[in-house]
Formats: sequence, structure tokens, C-alpha cells
Amino acid sequence: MKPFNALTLTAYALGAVAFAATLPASMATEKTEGRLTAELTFSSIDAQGKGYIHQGDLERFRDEVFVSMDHDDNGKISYTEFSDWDPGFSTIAAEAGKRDAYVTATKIVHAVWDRDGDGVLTVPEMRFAMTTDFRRADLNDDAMLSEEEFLSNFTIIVAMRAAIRPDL
Ligand SMILES: [Ca+2]
Ligand SMILES: [Ca+2]
Ligand SMILES: [Ca+2]
Repeated sequence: MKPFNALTLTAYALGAVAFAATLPASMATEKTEGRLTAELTFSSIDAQGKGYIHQGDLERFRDEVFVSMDHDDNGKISYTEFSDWDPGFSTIAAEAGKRDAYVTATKIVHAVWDRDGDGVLTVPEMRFAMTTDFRRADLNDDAMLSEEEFLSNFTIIVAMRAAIRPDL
């Protein structure tokens, strides 16, 4: 058995929230604000409205997000820069009284994506995270993510929604 390091622990924690977030199916269809925000995120990745996203869509989105996050244009995303970027989850979390849980989730995601642990995200680190998350979310292995695969299995989306509403 491998040593139980911090990354294993955070990956385990994310797995646990992902598991909680996929139960039960009937509740997952309810239109919560968290789900609507996740749907809007999917729409902005799927810029052409195809109804699915492929790696190229995600890479274009990642590139846009990286540029908009990197306030000081140094090619690295600090946690402060990372936490300032928000497609809408932060506001919902504040309204739901889940600000602390949301901040914790953003810290875990930033730490997991920061593979060399130097406190900042580089383009290759973010690309690796997106590619890994894409593959993990692609349940039927067809190299495309349907909206449902993205909403239910894409790690950062699941983590943010779970932080706001653990039951959804
Ligand atoms: Ca920066
Ligand atoms: Ca790093
Ligand atoms: Ca798929």
C-alpha cells in the first residue's frame, strides 16, 4: 500500500464528496442554483451549443479562464487569483451560508491541481488537471462529455456544488 500522503487524502476527500453528490438520482434532477450555475459553465465551454464538449473545447475554456485569472500576468495562478475567479458559485455559497465550506473546497482543488506544491498553478498543471478530470468524467469513454457527465462527474463542478449543498 502506498503511503497516505496529503494528495491521497485530498483525492479521497474529493472522491467522498463526488460519491455523496451522485446520490440519489431523483434529487440530482432538481434545478438548484448550483446546478443552474454548473449548466451555465457547461454552456460557456460548449460555445457552439453542440450539447457535448470535447478536449479541445475544454482546452480553449481553460486558456480563457487562465488568462482571466492571472491578474498580474506572470503566467502563474496564486490561490488568491484562483479564488477571485468565480462563475457564480461563490455568491450562491454566501447566500446559502456555506461560505466556509466553499472556501475549503476551492483550497482543496487549488492544492490538488498544484502538482509540484509550489503554491501556484502553471499552464501545464492546469492542463493536466483538466485532462485528468475530463477522462474521469467521461463515463462511457467516447472522448466527449455530455452535459450530464459534466454536471455529475467533473471534479471541480462536483466539489463546488457539494460544498454548497452536500445533498445535491
Ligand atoms: Ca498570477
Ligand atoms: Ca505549481
Ligand atoms: Ca462521454
